[in-house]
Amino acid sequence: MSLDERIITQAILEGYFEKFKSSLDLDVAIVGGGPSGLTAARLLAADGFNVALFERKLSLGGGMWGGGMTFNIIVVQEESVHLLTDVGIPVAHYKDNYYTADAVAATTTLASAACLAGAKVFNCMSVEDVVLREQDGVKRVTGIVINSSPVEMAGLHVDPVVLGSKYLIEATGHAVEVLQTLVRKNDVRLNTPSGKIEGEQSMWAEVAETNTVINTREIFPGLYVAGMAANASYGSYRMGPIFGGMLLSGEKVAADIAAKLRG
Ligand code: 48H
Ligand code: FE2
Repeated sequence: MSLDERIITQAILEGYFEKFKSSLDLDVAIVGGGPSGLTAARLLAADGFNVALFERKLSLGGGMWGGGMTFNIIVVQEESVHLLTDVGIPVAHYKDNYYTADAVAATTTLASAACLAGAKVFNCMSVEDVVLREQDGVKRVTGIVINSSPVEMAGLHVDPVVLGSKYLIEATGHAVEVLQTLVRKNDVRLNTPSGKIEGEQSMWAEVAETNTVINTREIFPGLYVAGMAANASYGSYRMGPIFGGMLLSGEKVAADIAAKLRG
């Protein structure tokens, strides 16, 4: 069978722009493809919402590929095991409340499950800002400002484009990048004790894991924090290579936003 390279180009262009165009008015935009963002993407897409996830890197998975210190096994607690087994990831009981999974199997399967559930994934795409609107004196995030990662990495002066979203999930991990930008550029107060980003504290896994779920909240109108970004925003601890809190945070943010969207 003959192959026409122009048709290959055409197939890519039409497929990509169909995906892009259907993301102009999102229910939920998720920034960051780590375990919390991927879990939220899967659950919201499975609920039928128009969801897109933006990941700066080529590969999804964030900090989960390498387990602990590149020893690529992850540990999770019992309460979160269903978020792995529901998508077919094999989980082994280690002892007591400790379970393990292969980090690569877990990462690739969470990513695959999010895509197959209908979440639109834009990898190699960086979120560099948010869209703000003010109504009755209240400012709200109503969209995201995105740019191609290679543009960002090369430092090219190329302007971004904008997509609308009813809700934004900040799941960028330790750096809390999107929220940092919001606070740096605007005179806004967050739903935190100081009104600012509180900053992450040192290692205390037990408290950190509980707090990750508690801190998964709407921190600014239209903007939820999830995963490590939730802990960094609310000033909690880090937990090292235990990932149950990240998965449960993704589950919580999906449930909270789904409830809001359903009214
Ligand atoms: C697009 C962006 C942008 C941007 C960043 O760090 P992650 O894995 O996020 P979480 O919160 O789901 O998981 C945290 C976990 O991996 C971890 O680090 C733990 C448990 N640490 C404990 C400890 O003690 O250290 O993924 C965030 C993703 C990454 O893939 C980034 O590339 C991406 O977000 N990202 N994508 N636009 N502006 N900023
Ligand atoms: Fe980390």
